[in-house]
Amino acid sequence: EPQDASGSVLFDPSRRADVNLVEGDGQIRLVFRLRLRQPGVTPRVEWRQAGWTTLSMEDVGLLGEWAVFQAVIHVQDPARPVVYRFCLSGPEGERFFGPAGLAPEPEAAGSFQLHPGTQASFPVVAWTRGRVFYQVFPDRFANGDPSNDPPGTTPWGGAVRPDTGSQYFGGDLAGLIDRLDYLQDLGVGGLYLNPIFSAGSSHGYDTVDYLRIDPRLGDLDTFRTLLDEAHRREMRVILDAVFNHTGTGFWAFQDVAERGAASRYKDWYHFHGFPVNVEVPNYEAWWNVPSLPKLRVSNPDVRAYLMGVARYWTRLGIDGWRLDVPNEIREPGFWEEFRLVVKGINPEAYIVGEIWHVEPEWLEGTCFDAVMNYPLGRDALVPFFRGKGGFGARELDRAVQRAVLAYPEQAVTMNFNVVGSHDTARVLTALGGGNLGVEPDPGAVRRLKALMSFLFALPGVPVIYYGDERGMLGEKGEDWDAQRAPMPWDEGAVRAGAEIFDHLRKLVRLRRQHPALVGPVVTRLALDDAQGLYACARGGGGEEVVAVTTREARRVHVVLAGLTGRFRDLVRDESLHAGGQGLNVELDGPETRLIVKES
Ligand code: ARE
Ligand code: CA
Repeated sequence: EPQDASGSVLFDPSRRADVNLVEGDGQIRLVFRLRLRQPGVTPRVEWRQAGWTTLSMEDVGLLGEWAVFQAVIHVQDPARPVVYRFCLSGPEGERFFGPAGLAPEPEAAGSFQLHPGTQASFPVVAWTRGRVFYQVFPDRFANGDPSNDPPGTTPWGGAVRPDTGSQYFGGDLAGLIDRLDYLQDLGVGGLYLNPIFSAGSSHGYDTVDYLRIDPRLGDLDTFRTLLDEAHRREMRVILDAVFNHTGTGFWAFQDVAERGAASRYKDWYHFHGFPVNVEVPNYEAWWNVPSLPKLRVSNPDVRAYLMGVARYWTRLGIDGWRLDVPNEIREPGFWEEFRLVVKGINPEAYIVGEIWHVEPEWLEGTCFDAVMNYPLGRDALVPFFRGKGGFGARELDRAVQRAVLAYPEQAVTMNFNVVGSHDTARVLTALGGGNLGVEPDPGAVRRLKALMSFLFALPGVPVIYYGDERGMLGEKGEDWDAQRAPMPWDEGAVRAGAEIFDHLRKLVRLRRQHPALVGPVVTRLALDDAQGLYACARGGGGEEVVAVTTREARRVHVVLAGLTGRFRDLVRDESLHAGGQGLNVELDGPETRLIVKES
């Protein structure tokens, strides 16, 4: 990344997280972020479209070891370039930062130029605002049609074997349709479905036919009904796009398996030789799993085929895509093209990439709208609330700031905030709740409620993995299959289930009603490692909400200085008044309080 030779300034004009053009409310804002690693330095931005203007930059937090400073300018005339540079004043006096680096004179530093018209437009998909997603693993959610159950289907509630692929529980789209009222009651506004196209296994990641619903799940009519019924309930539906690899049952692979080198599809994969051998694979496969042969996406025919798949389902009326292992498709321009194809049909489609680490290059407005935000949910909130491994309030604070500052604000608001998924430990098990078959530990239930309240107070789209709302636990073991048990539908299967459900239902509604919970800015108010306590302010839509959380299993309290007036706790539904010292907040930990300013 471009930085000053002294290693104290970091700014990359080609990175959207550093220079972000935000359109909305009839105006265009340019958000500059400069990263500094030198205490006592105050930066300003100097810019001009007409005459030079100087603007101070605000310290907005830490990104790793870098302090991030931000300034926002309003662009009057998008047709004219914006010329800018930074001015740093510190112990060494005034220095200027531009394309030539740091210099004592502005002329020597030079100026950056941005043509507002040339940066890709990156609008927030409006319907994601205030929504909560729900992830469904179709074979394990609900069985609405026993007639399509594959032979050997395990009875609902039976044990999950450690090779998910070959084990079926009979869940299907009809079952999901039956349960839409249940999901509506919970309040979710979006469904993410694990693969539903015809495949060779119950998880569906080994696609056999991209243009057909897997018969064990239903057919095109069932899927159309699902879409209609979901849309009627104000729920959007996104599907899993598995484009890196197919199953060995896919027709192109089958053709090569039959004809070998004579097949016209021999260049659809990466074969090392012929005939095809699936026992000892002589082709590239996802993580060397023989059942997942890797497609050769650099082949224009393959590429065109996959774009056709995207087109087909997007035209059919789905609301977006979750992309499987998109980082493993490295062909330049592939995801850019995918975005154009999908958004060309439905500009409001929501595109979520399965990226596990903080990698802002995917969220520049040219590829995805969001990523599966494991770094925030699973890698920060879970260890914080679990209270182990030296992950304290300070680490939580760092992770929250990173989630906000690593990405442009559009992506921050749309990010897909998972605390667990079909690929990770169940959140309640990770919090010490125990393994499937027992009543979850009550302390872990409290930690889960506190965690969820806090998640729902952060920017991004909160995601509930099916069953988490009923206190579902994972099977023993950290492997992927352990988190895919069939949904326990009978009331009372988990006694704490009702309490968790009610809590989440309340949170889902709060997020819809309070725009302050949705905006991209998080301002830290308090951090106390000894009390495992963290507080931040959230604001937007003319509203201010304070989130205060502790993971400690005891009473703790904090005085939030500078707050005056009357407040209301949205979770407990009680009033609070600020005194002369500020707002005194008591917590019955582990707990998260969400407090809105009333006057
Ligand atoms: C099956 C068995 C497993 C067995 C595996 C290998 O179920 O028990 O270990 O085979 O033999 C799908 C199914 C899996 C199935 C797999 C292969 O869901 O059940 O496993 O196909 O048949 C990495 C990838 C990430 C990937 C995860 C799982 O980067 O993209 O691993 N996630 C997607 C899907 C999966 C899916 C596939 C990919 C394949 O969501 O469900 O698997 O299409 C770190 C790393 C991550 C890594 C993560 C987890 O944090 O940074 O890169 O993710 O750990 O390992
Ligand atoms: Ca069925």
